[in-house]
Amino acid sequence: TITPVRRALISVSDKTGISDFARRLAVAGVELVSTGGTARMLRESGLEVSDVSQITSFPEMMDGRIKTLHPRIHGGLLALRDNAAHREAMSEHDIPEIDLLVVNLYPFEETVKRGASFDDCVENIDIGGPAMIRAAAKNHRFVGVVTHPDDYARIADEIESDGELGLDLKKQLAAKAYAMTAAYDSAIAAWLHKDMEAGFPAQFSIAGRMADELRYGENPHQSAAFYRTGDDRPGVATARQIQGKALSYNNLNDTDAAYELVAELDRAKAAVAIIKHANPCGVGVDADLLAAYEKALMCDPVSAFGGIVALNQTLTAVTAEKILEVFTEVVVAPDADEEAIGLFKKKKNLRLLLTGGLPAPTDQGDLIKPLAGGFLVQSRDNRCVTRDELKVVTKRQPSEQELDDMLFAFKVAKHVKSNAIVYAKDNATVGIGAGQMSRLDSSRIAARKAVDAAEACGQHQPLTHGSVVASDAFFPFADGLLAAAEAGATAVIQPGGSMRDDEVIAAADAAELAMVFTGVRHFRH
Ligand code: 93A
Repeated sequence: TITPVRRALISVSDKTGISDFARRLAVAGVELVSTGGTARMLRESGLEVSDVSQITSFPEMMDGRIKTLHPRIHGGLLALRDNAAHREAMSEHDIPEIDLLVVNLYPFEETVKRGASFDDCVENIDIGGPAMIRAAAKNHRFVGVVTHPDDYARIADEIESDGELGLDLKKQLAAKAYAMTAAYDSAIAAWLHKDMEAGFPAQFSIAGRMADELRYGENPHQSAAFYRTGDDRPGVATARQIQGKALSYNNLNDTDAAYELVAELDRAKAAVAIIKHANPCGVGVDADLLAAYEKALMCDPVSAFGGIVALNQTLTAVTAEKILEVFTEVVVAPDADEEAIGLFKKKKNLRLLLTGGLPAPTDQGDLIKPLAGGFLVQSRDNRCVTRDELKVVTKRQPSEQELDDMLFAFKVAKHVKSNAIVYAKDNATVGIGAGQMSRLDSSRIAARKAVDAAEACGQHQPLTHGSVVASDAFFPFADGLLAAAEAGATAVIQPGGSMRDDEVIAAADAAELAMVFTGVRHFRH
């Protein structure tokens, strides 16, 4: 919809650039209406302006708290120009059309920043401005809403060129306006919370949702809260807690990592992941749930102590019994049968979360990571490599079993902090190297863990013997790959794409390894 801009309401606290902008509008034939301070300034610059109070037939009152809050103003912003009843209401009540709204708000945040008194800050909460902005933005089909001085020039250009604003531009302006009023209200909410010394960082309040306050953050001297976005993906945010102590910050973080991992594994079978410090210390897949748990546990039984266990199937009594043998912080599953729930009652601190389902690994979503003075946003890593994407690069072709294990290991590696190296055999991890600054160190740690695990279960051969190995990113040199061969791996899955791929492939051929490239990298930092 294109509507000619005939009348503009201008009400600004930050008066930067407003006289020049208003002059350009006036020259283009736009009638100007303003609130007290703005009108005064425009008149001083020699422009003809009418007062809002002339339209409302009310004076500005209550120290300016009531200036534009009137049906003659809001009617002019909200009326649908192509609706006969709306037009009739306008003429009956003497409501003039407002086609362009130029507003910026009382400087609330600046007032807080300069250390003003509580009452001063309250007085700087703008009510009429956001009300008009939101009204104009709702009616963006007919009304342009300008909330940032940076937009003055291009809006004036548009109006000078053809006397009107296009629908796309008005939509863009409306989106910008709502983002601004949302941020403005968030700042007020955060300030009030802080004033009451609420222990958690309220400034992150998402879409107006309040947070669950947590006892503390990663450490006892840090405050923390859990905010839900309203996204209904099955997981920690939507789970029912059946029993156990309140979830801590670290529990929530680890449980999320655990559940996202099992959700990615073969759904035709049972999958179990045991997580510590957001990294898996064992993952197993099997036709049977108990066997899957035992596989996961065997990888690193020492680290599993105090871990988080995630299952992709209904928790059964036999598995519950086995889990109870190891001190576990949280168990998360889509569901649990009555008997299993009954057994867990023996350990009343153990937290049991039931989600009702598994999230789709391919779901889209945003991940936020805070850093000093801002935050980074990226879409979730929802890339799931499939078998037909694998490219064999060695002389030796991998066997079916190797292919199966490689895909499994690569999925697990996606959920391990970089640099990630994962050894797997028979759909179970047998050695995981996480979070090292060099890939070679991760390889060595993973191999070492496999030796430890073998010793723990009385075997002489490390569990990496005859395994496959996955790397979350390419091997930059042959050394990491050779370390894997030495540990007894027979096949390698990695993204490929290193400058030295040829060297790495030659080393794999020399060691008679089979190697596949995925073409996909899964950094997790
Ligand atoms: O106190 S208010 O919330 N009540 C109102 O009705 C109202 N209308 C506009 N503040 C109101 N405004 C704000 O006044 C605008 O958002 C703008 O920031 C400011 C401009 O006032 P003046 O033109 O008097 O400098």
